[in-house]
Amino acid sequence: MKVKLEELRATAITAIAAAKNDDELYEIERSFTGRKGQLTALLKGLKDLSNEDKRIVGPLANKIKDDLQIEVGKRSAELKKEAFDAMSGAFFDASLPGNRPVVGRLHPITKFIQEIEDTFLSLNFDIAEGPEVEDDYHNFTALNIPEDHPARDMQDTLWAKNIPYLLRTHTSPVQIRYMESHKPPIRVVCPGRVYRKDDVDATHSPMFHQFEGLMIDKTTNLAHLKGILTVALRRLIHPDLELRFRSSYFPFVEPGMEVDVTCVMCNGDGCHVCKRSGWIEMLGCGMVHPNVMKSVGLDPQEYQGFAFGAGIERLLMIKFQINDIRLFFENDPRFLEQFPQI
Ligand code: 2U9
Repeated sequence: MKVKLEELRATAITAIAAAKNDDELYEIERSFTGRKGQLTALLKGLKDLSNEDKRIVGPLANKIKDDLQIEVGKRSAELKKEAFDAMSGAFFDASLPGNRPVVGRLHPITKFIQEIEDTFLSLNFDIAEGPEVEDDYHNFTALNIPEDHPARDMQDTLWAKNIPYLLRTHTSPVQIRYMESHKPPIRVVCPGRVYRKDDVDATHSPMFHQFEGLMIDKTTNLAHLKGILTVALRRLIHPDLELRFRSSYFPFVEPGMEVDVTCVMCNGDGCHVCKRSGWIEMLGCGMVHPNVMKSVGLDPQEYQGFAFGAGIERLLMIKFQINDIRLFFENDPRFLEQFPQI
């Protein structure tokens, strides 16, 4: 048995040294040390040996198995070196292009926020950010939504337990803080995350993104609002958009309006996307309420201005005909890869 094992070791070592590539090498390894290999077959005879012989042959068989694995490792390293040496020979073309690495891309929401910022910077607006955890004053009271105001019910709020803080329901508190620290003329846009106590479905998410804008000076008026929104939406959504202003109500503006745009699908002719009306509701806006001016120490007799707000996911869903808001948060590459980059 001992002799047979030593013979097997010698045959295996010769075969390993002769292997011409990794496939061949691992096939040889399997044929000797694998479950159906020659070494295993030989060891089946172990049971017929005396206990004394078993004590010698058993460890020897294990040693041979280990040695053969070491030989395989050595031969594999040799083969790699041979392949490398062959490549650095005459036929190695250093000018061939390498494998293109897979690069990441910006999330469509991040990308759109950058486009919003570029657009409004070019219109001489500032960009501001603020805390997502807010107090009642900046999220509601300063925006003409006092404690007992029914408008508080319009925005289902996520409140912190035991402390007087909440997750902001809109980015408007950022503009309040901006007005507290800047004098008019004010031109600012505030993009960011907002939170509502909503159940998730195809059009609702408890966290989504908004951008809001604010412009205040002595004579800022609805014509300025219309001009700025027309330029911005044509650049952000589609160059041929027409805008339509409809009267509406938000406590922080008076008058309040909603803006519809001509349907991006049918260009106003009427289709299933716009429910055959030719128009799609895109954002809310209005002239800043005198009470909001007063809460940041501005005299509404001296200053006036406009504000607007829009949901970013909603805008992107309209722009790219996306039918489910959840797609933005699942991060499936098959969805993300469809957006144009940089
Ligand atoms: C200040 C004063 C006024 C911001 C405004 C809207 C109208 C509006 C909604 C659009 C869809 C929120 O995401 S949404 O649910 N917003 O309709 N937002 S006016 O008015 C302000 C903001 C700040 C100091």
